[in-house]
Amino acid sequence: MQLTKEEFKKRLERKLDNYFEEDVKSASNSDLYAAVSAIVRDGYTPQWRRIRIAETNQKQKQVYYFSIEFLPGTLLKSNLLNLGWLKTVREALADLHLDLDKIAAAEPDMALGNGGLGRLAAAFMDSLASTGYTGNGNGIRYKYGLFKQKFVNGYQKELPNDWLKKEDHWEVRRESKSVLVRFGGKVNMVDDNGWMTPQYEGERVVRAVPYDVAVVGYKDGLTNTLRLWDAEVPPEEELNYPTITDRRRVEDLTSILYPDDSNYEGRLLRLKQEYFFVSAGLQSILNYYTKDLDNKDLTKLPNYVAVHINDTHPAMAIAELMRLLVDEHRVDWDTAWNITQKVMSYTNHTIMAEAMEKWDVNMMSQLLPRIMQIITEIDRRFCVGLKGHVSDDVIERTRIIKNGQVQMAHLAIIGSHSINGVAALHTQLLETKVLKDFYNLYPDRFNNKTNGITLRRWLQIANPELSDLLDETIGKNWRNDSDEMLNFEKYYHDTKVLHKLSDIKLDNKKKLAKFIKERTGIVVDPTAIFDVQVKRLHAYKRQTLKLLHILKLYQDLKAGIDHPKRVVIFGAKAAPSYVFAKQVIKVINETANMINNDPDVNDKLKVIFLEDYDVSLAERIIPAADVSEQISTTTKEASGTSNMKLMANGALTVATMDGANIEIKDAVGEDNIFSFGLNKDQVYKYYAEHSYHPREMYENDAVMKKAVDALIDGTIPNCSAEGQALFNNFLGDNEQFLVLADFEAYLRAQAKIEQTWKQKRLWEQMSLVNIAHSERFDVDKTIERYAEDIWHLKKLEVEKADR
Ligand code: GPW
Repeated sequence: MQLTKEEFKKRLERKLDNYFEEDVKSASNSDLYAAVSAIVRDGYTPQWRRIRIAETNQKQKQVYYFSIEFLPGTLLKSNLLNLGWLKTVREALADLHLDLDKIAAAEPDMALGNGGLGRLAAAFMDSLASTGYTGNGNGIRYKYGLFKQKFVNGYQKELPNDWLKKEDHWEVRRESKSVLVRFGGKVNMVDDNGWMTPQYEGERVVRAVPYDVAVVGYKDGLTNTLRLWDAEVPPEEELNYPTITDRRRVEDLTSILYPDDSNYEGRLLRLKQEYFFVSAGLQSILNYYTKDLDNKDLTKLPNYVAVHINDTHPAMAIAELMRLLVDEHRVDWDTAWNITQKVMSYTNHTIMAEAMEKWDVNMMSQLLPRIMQIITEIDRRFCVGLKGHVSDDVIERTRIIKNGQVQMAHLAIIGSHSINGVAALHTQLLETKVLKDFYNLYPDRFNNKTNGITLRRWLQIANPELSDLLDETIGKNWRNDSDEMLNFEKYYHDTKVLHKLSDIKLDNKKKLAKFIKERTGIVVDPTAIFDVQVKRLHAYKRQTLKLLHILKLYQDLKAGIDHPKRVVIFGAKAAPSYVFAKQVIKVINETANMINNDPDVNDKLKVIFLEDYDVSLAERIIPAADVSEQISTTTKEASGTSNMKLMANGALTVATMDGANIEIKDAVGEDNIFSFGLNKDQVYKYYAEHSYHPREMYENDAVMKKAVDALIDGTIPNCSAEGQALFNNFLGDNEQFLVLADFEAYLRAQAKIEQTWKQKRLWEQMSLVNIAHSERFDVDKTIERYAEDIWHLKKLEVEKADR
């Protein structure tokens, strides 16, 4: 259904009147948000229902994306865009002297994720719907999303993110789809007519209630479902939960998202969360298969169902599906195993040891006795199967249970038919280093799927001006077919287009400058280089290297050495328990304070650390960036995705040859990126030979020494302890992130950036090339590869434009 402005205005009046007894003049932004989102819901609900019916009728294979995090951000504008209503609604509101952006700002971010991994899951949901595949998300409805970050005296403080305080307008509680999940107790296997069946004793039963969120595909796409589970006391079990404490323990299950990114903490509640959403999700899949599809033959399950495990957090799905098949549906072990392997596929998102999940066998036995038995049996059969075929060493290195711990990555690999990394280099490192033994055992299971981003959000929503310029030059069809963005390169010598490009950037920078002024009181010059590093705070991502560069620039300016004006912008949350990351935040904040208030610097250099980086803040910062900082220690960043978003918005990348940065360089050519630093072989050489001795570098490089000494010589006020901690870290023998080893090369890359900045036209040309080639990272392309190579999906046939 095409919505007209007049029709929209009518609906808006009606909703405001019904809901709040208000009219457009008196309504608050939050009322208006509720009313507009209700109109949007009415817009997709009929199709959402029709799609579900079509799915059941056509019995097409569906993928279920299991992820402990989903990070969609706000949904109003993206749902409007995908319905094809964004422009109409924006204009209709403007007619009424209302501003869509202000109304949309009343929506809290759905921040049920930490960073890249959760954002990727949300992007995949949008893309599956947009490309026409039936894909369902399966996750947890956390009551509190990722914490809100505040700075107090330069220190990070965490506040709860009570996003459900205001009612969520997108979710639908589906009580009838509830299932029961069991924890603890004892399990005895008893013979039931020749079938060994578990009998449970003293276990706790929790009810999993799904909340479904519609995932509205772009234009002619589908409307799919993101199913998020909440935990409740089952009505029939009330007597078993007599005290408030008992009840609270159930609610606690889905209360908070663990705020750790790429870091593993073996906490009991986290293990409960993992099993909870995995079990609930698989039960609802089997209910759908056996009841709605009325299919009794479980050996055909892989023809209808693919389950994807997003990193190891949902890896228990392998054991849980075995349990459901063997215990509940009485499928024999070998058949069940065959089904499970065909259904399951797994993505690995890191090679870093500290992020690898390993659960204590005792903890798992107590919480999930039957699951532990099943994992033990999977492990036993794995070892028996290999005995005599490969060396005992290989078996020891690859088995699931070792030293009293369950290695979740091993379970994920052994139980899946596909294992993928998230960028070419990352997959190569999995195959040749981290998972080498497994690669030798199962070479055919390994494949690469480089990450992608929702260009729709990062261009059409976050940067409408740039989107309009693309329309004016290459025509509008890039919005449906991102390949066409490559045509933008034809304007490489078009002075008018290059000027427009720089006008748009300047405009976005002015908007961000205004926002920075409102938030921090600091005035920044929009004509300066906007140098952006936005991502989680992590030692391997090396915000510290940026800090050293800032200190070097500061020392130059103090000494009268000139540089082009620069505004360095950080956005980064640190895990609350990550001491080093928090020290880095403190030192950056104190450095910023010092520089921003130093009259000698004037406004040549500003350092802005914006609080509470989230998807909404990203939408403001990224379109305004000139430089994209992608400076992780080579081999450590599996892919990165902010690199792709910044590139799409015309920022030039300064990058180590890590993760997807390599593929960005391949796409734009080496003249259109500032690459620097150690390559992977040099990094591994240092590790293998233990030959990294940063103190020598520091003693022999006066410039480096001066910058590093600023951390401890009293230059930066109010952070001597934290400065000393950073100093000690950088100079530690065999410091694993090799910060000082890349310092000099990084300075050279930054000098080149300054040189290029002075050549306005060249800068705009490079920017244009980056925008054009960002089509390579369109998430729809990534999803097509998953659908074809891993999930074997076909597109659902539905009436087009039937909304
Ligand atoms: F450790 N990533 C993340 F691998 O955001 F599980 N959180 C995580 O917990 C992990 C990875 C995990 C990120 C990677 O660090 C980043 O390089 C990648 O682009 C992103 O996942 C999406 O694949």
